Amino acid sequence: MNAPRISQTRRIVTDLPGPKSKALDARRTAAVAPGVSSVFPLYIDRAEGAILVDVDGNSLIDLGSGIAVVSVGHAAPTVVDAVQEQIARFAHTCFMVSPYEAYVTVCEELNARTPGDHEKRSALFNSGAEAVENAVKIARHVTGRDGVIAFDHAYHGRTNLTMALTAKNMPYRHRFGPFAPEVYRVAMSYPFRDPEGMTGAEAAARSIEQMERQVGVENAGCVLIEPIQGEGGFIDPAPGFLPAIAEWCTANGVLLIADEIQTGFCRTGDWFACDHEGVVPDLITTAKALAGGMPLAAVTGRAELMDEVHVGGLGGTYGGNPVSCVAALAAIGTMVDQDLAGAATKIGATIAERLTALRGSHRGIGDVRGRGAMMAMELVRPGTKDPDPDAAKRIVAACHRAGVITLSCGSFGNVLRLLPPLVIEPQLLDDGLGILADAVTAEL
Ligand code: PLZ
Repeated sequence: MNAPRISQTRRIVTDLPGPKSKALDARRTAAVAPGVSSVFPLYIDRAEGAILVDVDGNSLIDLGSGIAVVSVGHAAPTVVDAVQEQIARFAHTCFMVSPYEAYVTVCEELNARTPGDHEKRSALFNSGAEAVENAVKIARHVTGRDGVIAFDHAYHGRTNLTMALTAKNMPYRHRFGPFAPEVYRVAMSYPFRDPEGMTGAEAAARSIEQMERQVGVENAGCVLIEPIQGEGGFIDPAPGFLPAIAEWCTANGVLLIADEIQTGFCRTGDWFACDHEGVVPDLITTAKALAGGMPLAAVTGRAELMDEVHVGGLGGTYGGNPVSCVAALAAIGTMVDQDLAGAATKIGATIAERLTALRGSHRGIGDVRGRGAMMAMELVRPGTKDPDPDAAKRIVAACHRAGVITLSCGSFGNVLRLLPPLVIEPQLLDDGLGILADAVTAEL
């Protein structure tokens, strides 16, 4: 049975965190490894749409979507129904033992919706990091070349290979090495911090020079890139950067892997961020919003590449779990029916207007950027570009105390990012942005 509908309004009835959350947090301290942290200790009881209800009965506005996952909203009715029906039918067989239709249908959907109209195949996994690992396995297998090229400020996960691919030491890599070899790192186009006026083509030429010098074309198996970087700071490369990198890859037999784990499935106003400039990657990794909150990830690639991998070479016990697969089909259906790509564009315009106005009155906001419902502001010491991570922390904390979930990110920890569910109602978004504006005014 679906839970009763939760009113889409912010309502704070205790100090935050409230007494029940505090009691749970005390239990947590004794039971949970501290290496796994939480942004703010509000323990959640229920959620719907863009509202989280904590154990003390506070209704919070979610402008983070569990890090870009619940784009269709919390407890989306289509997803709830599909999951309930499937779990009662069967929860698991292992696709590698006894297959089922939903896995095949998810792959058909991925093949049809990801960039490019060439023939494709997909394989399903559990997490984003696992999808990235598998994309690299496939690229190395097909090309016979070991070198993997990633970018500065990149985030690709927390497993050994993906830690090697992730650019930031703290907290992701510190004393967790040694890391997988044959990973190289080149410059990203970062318009706010690149030399004034540097074009996308110039930034690409800089990266390409580094690839050719550090790795050499004949050793480079793949170039792995987030079309808009997520954890690294919502870094949207200058126009022309991605197409130039893609062109170099094609000309040199290097596979282009787009990591669309955070940007994919309508978040940026297109189905995929690559669509914005018509870039067609050879392989694409997806996860997060794909399954509306259930764990599911995928690698989708050109059929002739995917067909090279020997039978049995890819898989895992839970990859493409049937409950996750039906959730994905429901989430994708909702994205189509409710035009969530269009919704993302509208949400982005609203956020951009508010953040740009704030920047006009606060010199500590150095940059406002992003695309669709993936928007951010980069905080600096006024009059400089020196990162101000403390300001980001203070603003995020002030938002949380007022019942609005926002997140920080960035190589320098100084970026405040907004990733609301794409079904958020306009007045709720407006209320959340009002709280953010108050927090900025109070803290900057
Ligand atoms: N690639 C582009 O954004 C996950 C990480 C949160 P998993 N980003 C959120 C954290 O601190 O662990 C992400 C991503 C991009 C890969 C991943 C990894 O996806 O599902 O977390 O493994």
